[in-house]
Amino acid sequence: SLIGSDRIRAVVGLGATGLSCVRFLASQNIDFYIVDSRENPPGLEQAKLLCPAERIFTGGLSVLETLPVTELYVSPGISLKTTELAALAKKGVAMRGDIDLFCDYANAPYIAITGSNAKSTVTTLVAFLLEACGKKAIAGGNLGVPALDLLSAGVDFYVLELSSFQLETTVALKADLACILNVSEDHMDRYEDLYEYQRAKQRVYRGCKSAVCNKQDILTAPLLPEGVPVRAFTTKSPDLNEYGMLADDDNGAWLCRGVQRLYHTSNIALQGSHNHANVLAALAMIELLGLDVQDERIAEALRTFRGLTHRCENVRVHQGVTYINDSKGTNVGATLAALQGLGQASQKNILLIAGGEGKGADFSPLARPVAEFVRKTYLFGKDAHIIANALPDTSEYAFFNTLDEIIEMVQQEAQEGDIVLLSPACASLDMYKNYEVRGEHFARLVTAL
Ligand code: UMA
Ligand code: ADP
Repeated sequence: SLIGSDRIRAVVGLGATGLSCVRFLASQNIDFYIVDSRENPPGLEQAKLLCPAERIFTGGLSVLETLPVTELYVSPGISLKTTELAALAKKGVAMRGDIDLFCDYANAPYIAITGSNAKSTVTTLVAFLLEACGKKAIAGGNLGVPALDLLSAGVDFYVLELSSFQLETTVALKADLACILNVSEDHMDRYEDLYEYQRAKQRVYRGCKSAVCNKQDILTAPLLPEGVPVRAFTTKSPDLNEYGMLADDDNGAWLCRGVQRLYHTSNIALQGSHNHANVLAALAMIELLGLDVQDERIAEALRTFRGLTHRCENVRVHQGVTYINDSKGTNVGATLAALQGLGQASQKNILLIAGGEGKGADFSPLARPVAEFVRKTYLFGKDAHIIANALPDTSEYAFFNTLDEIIEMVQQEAQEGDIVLLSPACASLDMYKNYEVRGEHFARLVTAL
């Protein structure tokens, strides 16, 4: 029973994460309460099979105050600033999360990857490269399968994508390898400012055994004890022991480790300089995990890994116009990367489709790349006008009600050699269930042309 034991736990939130905690605690024969602010949370029916009904409370968090809890496993969707949780934290109740629990029970080395953008791409790529080298590597976390559901026998490496929300409730991660890929504004509806958000991300390095960071982004730099190996990556020319790029005299560029040339961009399926940065980050990680970055199996894997759908995905070339779905571009940093990664100097051949739920972001960083690479911006969704206000006076833009209207107009206005890029810089939730549905809508319209 719960009373009488010195640690009394409650799982707060019954979404994918809460349910994974419930399954895990039940499998360890550990008792717990469940609390969710929603009347009918998604995981309720399944949870009832694993927890006595009298320990499940829905429809509000205030009940927590009356329970004898000492330790909460808080879902990432709930802010620790929520009144009821903040009050308990003040009284000394421990705020933990699923990742904290994962760390306690992990039976193999784990790699923790965070950042504002490129987490899913790099997490998937690292697991793909490890698998190519014959290792059993499984990826999850914020990406797809909750971390606790990954735990199984015979695994060589866990590769975890972690969000700032998950890191907030992780006390000491102690990852074998930790990485912040980049930090740019996102989720400003939950953070006071960029630095509070960065502090959450920096927790990924706590107690890590090795680290990878982005030399071009000071906010990713770790503060670690001497002797912890750190590798940096950059899209510029690298110093000794760094991963970076050297322009090729003829065409493209070389991905390098110091002065050593590793891979030519023409032999890498991922396209765009932002994706080359992602490959460099992955290679740095492969080195720190003790594998050979020049293994022929890595070379082959880089030739075949095309990236994930909805991330600068080439949907179709129609009448000489390339249509790209970057629906996962849900913040300003991602759209910036797409424009800089795909844009070509002296050519304003991008027709940009943007807009949606802006999450309180500052869109002004888009002004420069839009002026440089974009011929016209097609805006839709809730915060279209806020984006328009941030665009340069000289740039051409127009408002639309739906993506259907946009594609109809774009088709008339695009010329051979143009790139039509859906990279909204916004969440999709004002008009769609999620970014996938938005991206599929785009792909469907484009395929029908
Ligand atoms: N909620 C309540 N009351 C509660 C609990 C939750 O209203 O008591 C609401 C939250 O406000 C939120 C929604 O329910 O709007 C979902 O929250 P949750 O914590 O139950 O979410 P999960 O289903 O557990 O999904 C979470 C991640 N979601 C979030 O961080 C919001 C998923 O990442 C992740 O895949 C999953 O855990 C497994 O690890 C999604 C995401 O959008 C894809 N992540 C953000 C991002 O990538 O930008 C951080
Ligand atoms: P996350 O899991 O962090 O959201 P994804 O791999 O799903 O990352 O990509 C999210 C968005 O970021 C996509 O729009 C993608 O095109 C963009 N992106 C990919 N690589 C980078 C990068 N190195 N810097 C900035 N944005 C990037």
